[in-house]
Amino acid sequence: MAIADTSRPVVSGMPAYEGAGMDALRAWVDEIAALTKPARIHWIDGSRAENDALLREMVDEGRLIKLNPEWRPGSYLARSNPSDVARTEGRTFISSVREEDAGPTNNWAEPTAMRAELEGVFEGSMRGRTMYVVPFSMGAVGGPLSHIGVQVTDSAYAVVSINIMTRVGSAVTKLIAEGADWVRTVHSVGAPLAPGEEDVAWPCNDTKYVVHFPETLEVYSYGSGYGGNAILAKKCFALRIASVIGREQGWLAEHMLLIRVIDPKGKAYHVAAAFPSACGKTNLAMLRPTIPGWRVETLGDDIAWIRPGEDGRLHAINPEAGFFGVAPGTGESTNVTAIETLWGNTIFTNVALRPDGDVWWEGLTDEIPENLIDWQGNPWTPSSETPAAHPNSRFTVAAAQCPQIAEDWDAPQGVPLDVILFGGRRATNVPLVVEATDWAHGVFLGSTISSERTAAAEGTLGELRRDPFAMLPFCGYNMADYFAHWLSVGGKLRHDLAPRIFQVNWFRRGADGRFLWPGFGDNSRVIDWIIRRISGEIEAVDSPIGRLPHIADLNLEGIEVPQEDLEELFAIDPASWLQEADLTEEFYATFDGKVPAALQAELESLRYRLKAAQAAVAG
Ligand code: GTP
Ligand code: SPV
Ligand code: MN
Repeated sequence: MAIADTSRPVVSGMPAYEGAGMDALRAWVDEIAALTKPARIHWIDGSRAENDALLREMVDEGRLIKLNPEWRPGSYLARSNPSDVARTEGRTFISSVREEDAGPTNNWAEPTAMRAELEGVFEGSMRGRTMYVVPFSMGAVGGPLSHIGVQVTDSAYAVVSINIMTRVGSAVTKLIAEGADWVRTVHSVGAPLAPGEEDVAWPCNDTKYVVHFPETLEVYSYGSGYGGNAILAKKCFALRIASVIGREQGWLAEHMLLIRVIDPKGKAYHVAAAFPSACGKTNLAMLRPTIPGWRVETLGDDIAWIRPGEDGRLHAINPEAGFFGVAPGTGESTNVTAIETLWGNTIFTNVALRPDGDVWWEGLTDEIPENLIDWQGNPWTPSSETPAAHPNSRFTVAAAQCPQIAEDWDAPQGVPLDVILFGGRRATNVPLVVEATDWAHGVFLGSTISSERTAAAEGTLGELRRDPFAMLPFCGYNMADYFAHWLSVGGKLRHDLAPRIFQVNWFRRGADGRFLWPGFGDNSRVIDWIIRRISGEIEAVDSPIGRLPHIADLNLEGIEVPQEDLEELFAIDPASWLQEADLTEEFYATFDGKVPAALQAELESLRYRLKAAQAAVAG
């Protein structure tokens, strides 16, 4: 034991750059290693050969199952520990100096105490394992809207995932050596190995921490190997930390997909959309319009960084390089683009395994295979009572593999935004589409989004909760300040060039429980209406909650949506909406008077319009 404790880790792959930046990086790596005590330190260079070697090693060690290359070349299945299947919001902390800067929607932890606690937790946590040093860039390396970071991790699964999801490599280390700012992220699965102890396929710990220090731009994650808990470049950096940087620098880090929509005349528009986790971003990002003449090009499916330009418009990039998408519900009939993207070179996590060595999940095919191995490794048949794939099972695949990816999807300067959508999963009340009357009203709509909970995070499925801007779990600072920041960014735009804001809801249900709207490719019909609205081709109908379509303006050619369903999709019940307004007031009240006056005024004028509508009906 004494020998293992005092021996220095074996180091490999360290790049030979010189300079103060490199010294600082090395010192930080040494400091984390001195705390976590790994057996080895390996600096990742991002090369294909290195990644292949890691994958091979993981297969040999039983951490990954190699899929049959005849069906799924270069692809693997990972099965997590059944207790480690989603983000753990209850264990996610914003450790800002002042509690007020975390705000009521985040778990706050006092930084000095939290640092002391983390020291205890990370002490020796990588014993017997390799600590990988992974330099990554969010956005094109060196791009004007890009930011870089380094993740140290004792999870090889995290490394191969980060290799897909970000731009990893020595070019980033070189920028650091030259003095670029970078974000420090530390990840341990929290499962040290005693000498000779046999490892498990998915090491993790029942105790979990996902801690952000916004003032010093650091992330510490412990105990989980899954998704946003482990790929720290994603939610921890590109949303929680980046939202803090963006507030300071005058830009926005958002939980949004990004697409280019091309109308039948060949004119291109750029649309960003914020929907909560597992509420349709990847699907809309890969939209195949069912109406003739329209095309969609994919730019991003989960995160957008958005900055006001000197031209008075907003410009957006997708800082990621891959998709970490929900598997269940993804099939030929719903998202054929995703199916084509997943032809190979994909890491699947917690999906089912077919006897022929390919994968399966609920919704992949209409017919259900007779015999499968479920996500936990147990035999499964259609009569089994549990799903074959975990509801939050995922695929990890390079964006470049998407057949409709925009040619310039990784252009460093991004694309100008024309439209912003806010949405959620709402069985009632919220219409298929409603247009904001102006920027402040749009920010109000974003701030009031609520949505039924999904399997993307731990919690009660289906429970309605507030998820403003789809950022409830991802805003790194006080959400009321975030609302104010959105208002202030709007103020920097040229009035006629600011994106137009709409709220959408693909998930409204009839009394019998079925979805009223076909969704998926048919969502192009809503996009078509939105584009014709912003080009000034059609009128809308004023309602108390915003502007609604004339139903006759919706292109419904080729689909059968019963007239009653259409009416229900757009029905606004003033009484229910007055209740929504009461809930918004309660939500706003949790911010102790910090919600901007402009949004309080929006709420009051909404109430006024609803009461007027109620009085008109009452006659
Ligand atoms: P995260 O990756 O967790 O942020 O999720 P996401 O917002 O990208 O959601 P995604 O597109 O993966 O969709 C999640 C689930 O919603 C899948 O099961 C989809 O099949 C389903 N879904 C997506 N779009 C629609 C739609 O238009 N209608 C219906 N009914 N379901 C949809
Ligand atoms: C989400 O939950 O919004 C995701 C998956 O995109 S994760 O990366 O785990 O956050
Ligand atoms: Mn997401």
